[in-house]
Amino acid sequence: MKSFLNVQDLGDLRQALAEAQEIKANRYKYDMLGKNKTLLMVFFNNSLRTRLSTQKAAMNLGMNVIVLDVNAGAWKLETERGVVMDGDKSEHLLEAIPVMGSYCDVIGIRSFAGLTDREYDYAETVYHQFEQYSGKPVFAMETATVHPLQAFADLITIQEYSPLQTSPGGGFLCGSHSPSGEQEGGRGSVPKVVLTWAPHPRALPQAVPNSFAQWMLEAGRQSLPLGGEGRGLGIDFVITHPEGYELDPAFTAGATIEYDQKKAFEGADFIYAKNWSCPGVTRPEDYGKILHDYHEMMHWTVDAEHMSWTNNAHFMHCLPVRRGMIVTDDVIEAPTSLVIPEAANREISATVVLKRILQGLQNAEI
Ligand code: AN0
Ligand code: CP
Repeated sequence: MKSFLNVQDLGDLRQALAEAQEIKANRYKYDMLGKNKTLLMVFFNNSLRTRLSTQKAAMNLGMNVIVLDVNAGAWKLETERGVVMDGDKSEHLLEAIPVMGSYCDVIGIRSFAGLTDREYDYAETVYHQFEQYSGKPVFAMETATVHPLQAFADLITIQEYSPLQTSPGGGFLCGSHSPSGEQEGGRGSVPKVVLTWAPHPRALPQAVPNSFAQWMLEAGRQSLPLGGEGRGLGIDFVITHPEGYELDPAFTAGATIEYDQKKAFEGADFIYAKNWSCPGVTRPEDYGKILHDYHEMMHWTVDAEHMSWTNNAHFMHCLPVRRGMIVTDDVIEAPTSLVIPEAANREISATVVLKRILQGLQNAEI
């Protein structure tokens, strides 16, 4: 694997989840694979989990690790071409990238959306420049539009905590409700996973919800026999948000969009909360903006009443989370909350991805 941005880069998810469980059983199994190989992690934005879990993953594989915080000690980097650099940026990314590439074997990139130029963000301009000019395999640690290490960890977590019931056709279902329409006591034949928008005081990127939708829908398409012999993991995947926050269909095509949050929550087995700013799909002029004063949107905060509409759902969030905005204390602290095992699985997803990249390098050397 030379690049990790989208779910398709991992190929067969059944295989990827098996590798995740293999790593979970023994996270040092491949501790020689990364010997004398150096990972460079480049951060244009803050991080706690990605920084720690990806470094830990690299150490599990025997790699050396260098971390560069671009905004804390490096020269300020210009990312756009064609500008006269007479401002505060001392170096251009197009020189910095090949230089960084000369000191390492693999590069991880965190570079959030600027949220001002949709075309620039959705073209993944910065990530593709690293791909093109570093000469090394690269992977996303949340780029402008995606956060695949998070979505992979979320999929691992859902697999681990799924009610895992065989779907009527024995298959892996996705999209709207199960074909037979069964909802016995709120529990359908397949787990219902709901991605819900929640309020936040700052404009946040769409990367996390984009990837979560992309991975859930692909998991559906691949008919994964998760949970053992003869069992299927179906996903009834629903997205709920106020009007105007429609995500890019490149990520969500095939999902059920339900504007009524209560209806969306009914019978849910997993509630995945996240804030995102306007994706500029139905309202291009509002790309990257917060559409309403958050004080008016507090009824979207996931609280105990919201959770009472569900099938005793697990609560998920990628973290960092603002309590009292996205979720209340009691919901995030409840035994059904998965935020800590979800974050712990970031080490597992990163180990699998780095292992794949290192195996690719090894094969290229043979
Ligand atoms: C970032 C985001 O929403 O994309 C990172 C989440 C992993 N969150 C914040 O900036 C608070
Ligand atoms: N979930 C996540 O990526 O967290 P950090 O921003 O702390 O890395």
